[in-house]
Amino acid sequence: MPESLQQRVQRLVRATPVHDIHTHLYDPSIGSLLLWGIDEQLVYHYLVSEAFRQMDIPYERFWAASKEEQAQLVWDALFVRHSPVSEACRGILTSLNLLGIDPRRNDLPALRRWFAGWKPDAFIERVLDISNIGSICMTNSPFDEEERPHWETGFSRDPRFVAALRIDPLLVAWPATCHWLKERGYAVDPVFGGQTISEVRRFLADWTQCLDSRYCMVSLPPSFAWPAATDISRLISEAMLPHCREHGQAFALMMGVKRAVNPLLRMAGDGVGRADLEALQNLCAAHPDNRFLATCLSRENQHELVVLARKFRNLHPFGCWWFTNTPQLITEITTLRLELLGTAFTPQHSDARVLDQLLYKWAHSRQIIADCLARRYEAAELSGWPVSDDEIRRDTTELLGGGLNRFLER
Ligand code: FIX
Ligand code: ZN
Repeated sequence: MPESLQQRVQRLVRATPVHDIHTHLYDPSIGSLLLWGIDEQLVYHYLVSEAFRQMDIPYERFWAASKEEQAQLVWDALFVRHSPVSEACRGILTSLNLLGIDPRRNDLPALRRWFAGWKPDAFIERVLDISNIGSICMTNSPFDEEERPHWETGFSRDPRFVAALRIDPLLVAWPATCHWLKERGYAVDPVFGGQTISEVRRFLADWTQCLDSRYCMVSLPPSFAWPAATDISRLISEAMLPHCREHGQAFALMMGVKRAVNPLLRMAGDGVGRADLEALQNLCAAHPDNRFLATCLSRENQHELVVLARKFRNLHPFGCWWFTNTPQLITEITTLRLELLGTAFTPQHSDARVLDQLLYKWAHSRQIIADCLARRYEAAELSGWPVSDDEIRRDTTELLGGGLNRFLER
C-alpha cells in the first residue's frame, strides 16, 4: 500500500526536531532544579487538581505528606480507583510507554525502581532523543530564590537549553518588587521618582545579559489593559518596550491567567479568564518596532488573537497553553490558525515542568499538528496543488520552532 498523505505528514512531522519555545525545565547543570521520574510526574499540578476531585483528604494533610506519599495518593485516585482518561493522566501513560514500560504491569514501587536505575545525564539524552528535541527554552526568573544563585555564581551552559527572562513580579506586583529591587542596589522608588525607570532598565539589561536571554516574558491577568493609568502600563511603556528594542528582545505575553482562584490548591489553584485583546492590539499598533509573542489561556480569545496576527506582523501567536493543551482544543486552534495564517505561527510549546513530560506532550501535539496540516494539504491538493516531501519538511520546520527563531532574530 502506498503511503497516504496523512502518513507522509505524520512521518515528516515526527522526523523534524522541535525547538520547544516555552518550558519550565532547567539546564542539566542546575541539576537540582531539573525534575524527572514518576513521582515528579504524578505530583504535576495538572494531576493534583484532578486528584483532589476524587479524594476526601483535607488540603493541608495532602500538602504535609512527602512527595512519595502525595504521588501514591494521586496514583490511587486517578489510576487505581478510576481510569486514567484525562489528557494529563494519558500523558503519564504515553511517557511510560515511550520509555518502553507497560504501565499496567507495573505498580508504583516497581516504576520507582525502574527510574532509580537511571543516571540523570543518560536519562536526559534518552528523553531528548525519543522526543526529537532540538532545543528547549527555559523560564528563568531572577525573582526565584532557588534559581537566582545558580545564575549569580555561573555554570557551564548546555547549548540546547536556551533562556527566557521571566519578569511577572516586576509587572504584576510592582510595590513589593520595588522594595526587593531596592534591597539589591537598584535606586527605585514606588511612585517612579528619580532614576526609577532607568534603574528598572538597568535591572532588565543586567539579567538579559546574565541569562543570554532569547526574549522577555510575562503572564497577565484577564484585567490587563494597555495603555492605562496603572503601574504595569507605565512599566511596559517606559521600561519593558524600550529595553526590548535596545536589546533586540521580543516581548512574550501569556494572557488570561487568574492566579490563585483556589489558594488551597497551591500551584494547582490557578484559573482562566477571557483577556482583553484590545490591550495587545494597542501594543502592536503603537509599537511596530517591538516584536510580540502571544498566547491566550481562554478558548474564547483564540479567534481574536488569530485575526490580530493577520493585522500585525510584529505579533507571533504561539502554543496551546495549559487548559487549551487538550486534543480537541489543539485541533480546533491549530486548524483555525492554519486556515487564517498559513504557517506563520508556532502551534505548540510543551510547558513541561518534568523532563519526562516532553515525551507525551510532543508525541500528542505532533500527531495533532500533523493531522491538521495534512487536512490543509489535502484541501490544497483537491484544488490542484500537490505538495512534495521537501515542502512538507520546510513547513514543518517552520511550525516546530524555525519560524519563531526567525521572528526572534528579525
Ligand atoms: O505562567 C506560566 O508559564 C504557566 O505555564 C504556569 O504558571 C503553569 O503553572 C503551567 O505550568 C501551565 O502549563
Ligand atoms: Zn508556563
